[in-house]
Amino acid sequence: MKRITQSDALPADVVQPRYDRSALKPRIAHIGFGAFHRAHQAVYADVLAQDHGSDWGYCEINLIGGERQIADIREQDHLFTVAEMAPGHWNCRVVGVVRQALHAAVDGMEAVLDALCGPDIAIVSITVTEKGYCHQPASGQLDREHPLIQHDLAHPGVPQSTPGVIVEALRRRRARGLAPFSVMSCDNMPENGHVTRNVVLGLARAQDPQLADWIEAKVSFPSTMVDRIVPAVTPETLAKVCELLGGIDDPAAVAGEPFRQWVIEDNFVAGRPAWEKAGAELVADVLPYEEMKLRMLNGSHSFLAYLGYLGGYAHICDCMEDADYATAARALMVKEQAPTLRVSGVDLETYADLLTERYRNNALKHRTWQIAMDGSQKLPQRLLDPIRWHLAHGSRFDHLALGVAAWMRYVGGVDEKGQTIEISDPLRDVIAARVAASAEGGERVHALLSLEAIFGRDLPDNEPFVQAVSNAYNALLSCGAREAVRRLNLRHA
Ligand code: NAI
Ligand code: CS2
Repeated sequence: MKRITQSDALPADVVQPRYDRSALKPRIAHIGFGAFHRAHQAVYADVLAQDHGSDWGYCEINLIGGERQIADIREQDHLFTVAEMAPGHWNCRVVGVVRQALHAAVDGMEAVLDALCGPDIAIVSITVTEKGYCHQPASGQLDREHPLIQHDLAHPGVPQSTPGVIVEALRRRRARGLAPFSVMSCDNMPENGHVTRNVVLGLARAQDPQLADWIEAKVSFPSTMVDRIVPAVTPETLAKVCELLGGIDDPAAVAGEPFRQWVIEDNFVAGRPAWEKAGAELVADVLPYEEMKLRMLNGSHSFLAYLGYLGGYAHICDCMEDADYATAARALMVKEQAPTLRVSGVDLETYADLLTERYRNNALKHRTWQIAMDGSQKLPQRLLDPIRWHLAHGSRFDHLALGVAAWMRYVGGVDEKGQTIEISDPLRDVIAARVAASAEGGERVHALLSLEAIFGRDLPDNEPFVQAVSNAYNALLSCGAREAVRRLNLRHA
């Protein structure tokens, strides 16, 4: 089948680059050419090039995984399609801002480091999932025992981890007298700029304290709040995009919801695109927005993902068709997450309504299994930090506790019908060992709570917390997820 190229005559309703693509410079190197980046940051850059004469182009880099995606866009003039899935109506945009694409395993690490040392590179942005930062989720600090970090400490010139690649690129830029770049995380972590700074500086300091001092003085790590629901691409998505492109194939296409939001800390050492012209908000302090999004959106997503999966719902939109799940998710947002937030000038009830509407979009087949992935990296910011707030304020957190208990039940590895659950998590082996060594019930809860990387040192010793999670876990064991959600609603009616 014919592949998408610059010269294709596409249907008139497909938005295509009208700008001179050859005038774009690779001024941003992006690590993590996954589904989300394509449907979010790349679209903002495309809007800027299309409507505002911007010359900010991208060099895309994958370090671990995603070989296929890099090969795919190389075969199609670095073009790819982003489809917006509104219920009953899809539209497509062909994004033209990518100038170069590299994969460390295919092109070699030298090629990646060369690209990061390009004179035009002003920003290195990142979407490598939470686990790509090699940090301890509970503390936000570099995990020195992480195998990739151990490798990079031994072989700094040929790094493998994302922090290692950034440190080595900065070392080379400094040695060559090149200006530093800003490092911008676009992953779903609280204070993602601080986490990135912690891991980069932590590694640099262990390698070369003078380099660490230089990075500390010269490099900025702006935090960002990013939002657009972009489910993993399926064959059905690609078939639909092919139809909308008039029979032209684009294996690098992605499809997401129409909504997009980006709040960026305005702190760049070598310039930045005028993202505000494409709808981004540039602010001095992103944390209140990040917390709002991570707790209300991602927190309720994880709640629905674990309870939904256990209850037999494959997608978020399926959960939302169950009135009990929809009620419980909204109560989690409004009664247990909203009070913990510091954001001002946002009506959180309206925000919760908007989230509910977005979750109901049944064109989005967002799998509960996908969101349930990597729970060890997600639980602290989504459910545990707000629980700490409630513990400090003496308020109730039954919904949050049920979410944590549902994660425990999920990582137990067997669903309510006795089927094996395929757990995908960087701590999977450690978790599986705790599960195998504990009897089902209270012993299992205690075994999992002792995972310090997730629960820290405080929570396992906190009696009200342990009690609430144990009660919720027992409810899941005795009556199943759907009934536990229904009873939760009855208790809070
Ligand atoms: P994806 O699976 O399509 O892409 C993941 C990317 O991360 C790939 O480019 C892969 O090469 C890279 N990666 C994975 N593990 C890595 C590691 N250990 N080291 C270096 N690179 C690694 O996932 P998607 O949808 O692009 O999401 C990525 C992240 O973006 C999420 O984890 C989240 O933090 C953020 N995000 C995603 C949203 C979504 O709805 N998909 C929305 C908002 C944020
Ligand atoms: C989801 C997020 O996979 C997950 O954990 O909660 O990727 C979510 O879709 C985005 O953060 C929405 O912006």
